Amino acid sequence: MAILFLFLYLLANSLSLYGDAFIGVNIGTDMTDMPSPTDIVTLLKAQSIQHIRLYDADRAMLLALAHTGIRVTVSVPNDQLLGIGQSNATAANWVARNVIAHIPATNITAIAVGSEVLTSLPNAAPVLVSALRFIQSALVAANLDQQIKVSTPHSSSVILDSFPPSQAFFNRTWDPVMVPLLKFLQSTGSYLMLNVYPYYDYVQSNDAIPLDYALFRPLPPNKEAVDANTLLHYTNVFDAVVDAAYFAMSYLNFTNIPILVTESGWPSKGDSSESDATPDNANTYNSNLIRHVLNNTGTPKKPGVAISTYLYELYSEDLRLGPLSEQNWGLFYANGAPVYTLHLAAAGTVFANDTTNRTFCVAKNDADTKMLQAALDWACGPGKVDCSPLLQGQQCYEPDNVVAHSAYAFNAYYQKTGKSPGTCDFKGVAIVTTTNPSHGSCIFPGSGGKNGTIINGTTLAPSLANSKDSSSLSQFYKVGSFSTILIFITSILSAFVVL
Ligand SMILES: *[C@@H]1O[C@H](CO)[C@@H](O)[C@H](O)[C@H]1NC(C)=O
Ligand SMILES: *[C@@H]1O[C@H](CO)[C@@H](O)[C@H](O)[C@H]1NC(C)=O
Ligand SMILES: *[C@@H]1O[C@H](CO)[C@@H](O)[C@H](O)[C@H]1NC(C)=O
Ligand SMILES: *[C@@H]1O[C@H](CO)[C@@H](O)[C@H](O)[C@H]1NC(C)=O
Ligand SMILES: *[C@@H]1O[C@H](CO)[C@@H](O)[C@H](O)[C@H]1NC(C)=O
Ligand SMILES: *[C@@H]1O[C@H](CO)[C@@H](O)[C@H](O)[C@H]1NC(C)=O
Ligand SMILES: *[C@@H]1O[C@H](CO)[C@@H](O)[C@H](O)[C@H]1NC(C)=O
Ligand SMILES: *[C@@H]1O[C@H](CO)[C@@H](O)[C@H](O)[C@H]1NC(C)=O
Ligand SMILES: CC(=O)N[C@H]1CO[C@H](CO)[C@@H](O)[C@@H]1O
Repeated sequence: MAILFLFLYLLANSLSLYGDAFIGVNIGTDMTDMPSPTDIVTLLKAQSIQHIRLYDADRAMLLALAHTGIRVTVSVPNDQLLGIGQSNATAANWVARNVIAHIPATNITAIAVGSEVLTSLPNAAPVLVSALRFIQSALVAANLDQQIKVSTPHSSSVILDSFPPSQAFFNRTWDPVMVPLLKFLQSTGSYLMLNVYPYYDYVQSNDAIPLDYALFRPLPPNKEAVDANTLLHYTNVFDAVVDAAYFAMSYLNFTNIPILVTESGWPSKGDSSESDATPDNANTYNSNLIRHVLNNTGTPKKPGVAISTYLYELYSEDLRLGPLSEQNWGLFYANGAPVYTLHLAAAGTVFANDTTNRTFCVAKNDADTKMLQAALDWACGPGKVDCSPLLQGQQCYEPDNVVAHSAYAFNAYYQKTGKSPGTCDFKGVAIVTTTNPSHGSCIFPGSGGKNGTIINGTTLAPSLANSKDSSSLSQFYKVGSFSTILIFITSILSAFVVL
């Protein structure tokens, strides 16, 4: 599975939840044309993505991630949960095969046991905590429990009466699971894993939640949501949901368990009934979320406490069932081209090369040399690419090898055809990248170069141009997904009206 380069990132102690927050990315695999593990790792590196979560513990993927420095959360899929929760030996085998076998080459930092088990697989709930305990004891036996945390991601719908956050509590049906689970998380120094989807909160609220409030866009101070019990001001749905989780934990007397957001995002496309699933909204949400997280802003209840967050998701998964939006949460197309350009000027640390929407087409590292040569001949011949810079003595002659030469020719063809879909394929030996492959005096087409075509494509602030006129909104916002609460948003000291 290809040549892997030892590539260690110098990083601050970014996993420490008491240190700096990080942004990670989920990698779902329900795709017709799932890229190979090597291609995925190439994209992760090019975009400086240093934290990922897998929905399983795929061996090929974990091998491709070896020696990359990328931190990996692996998952016990829901369909393996019952077996693991019922047998210490099964759990130990799972850990041996999927974790111990890859450590330390692959930096596995957490195990997510199941996914939204209480809400999507309630019949496995009785064994959930045993599953965590069995996995933990296998880690302890291997002396890995200090570096690998064990937890289980929850849907935020397990939290009821989420607004005002100070009144939130976990659905009491699940207290027999939640209480021992929180005890486990506390005693092992782990975190509560929570999936936070302001998109669904917004959509299900029937316009009660203003779009701006879901998208982290500034609200006029008199429209901010204020929790009457704590007088904390909420400027966005994300913070309100995370604080609701803190309050729900403290309601059960757990006050020192940190929160890790295992999923958050916004779809860029939907069907006719999903009019807010647009590239603009997805871009605004994700860009603002990334900046919010990396700024270590924390939440109103716990300012400055890092809320590391995994974006949902790296690629759009076309095979997922459900409304069209379900297939359009991805940041990248399968070929590595960005779906939209994040507004991340100066954020610096992730998606570093995704700020100008410049994409290039290059040869895959592990491509067959004969196939590359054939594709190169085609591009410079029938493909009508100007390959003169590749001639001896010209600016792109060095390095004189088929990978470098075909990269130049593939890219020239890709740019010439307006980067139209399918023009960066060459029978599977080419791949789109956002890293400018130009070197020395060899300027690749599409990089702007002397022609000065580099667009100043970064935008520091989200556009407010499309904001709804908030003065026209009712002051009463019905928070539909939390179903029973009306929020009364007004200037200071507002009251919350509970139906
Ligand atoms: C693995 O990740 C942890 C947590 O971020 C970090 O402290 C450690 O240095 C990493 N190890 C390697 C080999 O990169
Ligand atoms: C479960 O297995 C671990 C080793 O994986 C062992 O240390 C532990 O004692 C076992 N626990 C029980 C209850 O059998
Ligand atoms: C609490 O959870 C139970 C079990 O999943 C569910 O039937 C019930 O509707 C939930 N309560 C609320 C208010 O959502
Ligand atoms: C939380 O602690 C308080 C005070 O010690 C106690 O009265 C209450 O019963 C506890 N609640 C739970 C759910 O344990
Ligand atoms: C960054 O954090 C500081 C406080 O630490 C806060 O004042 C500022 O508004 C935050 N900026 C953003 C963009 O969230
Ligand atoms: C980025 O570039 C691709 C290919 O040129 C284009 O299809 C896409 O619309 C662009 N996206 C944005 C957000 O500009
Ligand atoms: C600059 O633009 C001209 C005309 O569009 C083109 O012929 C030339 O190749 C470009 N040069 C570079 C370095 O992109
Ligand atoms: C890009 O924008 C920055 C900030 O507005 C400005 O200082 C810089 O001159 C711009 N660069 C170009 C090439 O337009
Ligand atoms: C991580 C990564 O690939 N960063 C690249 C971003 O783009 C600049 C300029 O093209 C490169 O120098 C970086 O290596």
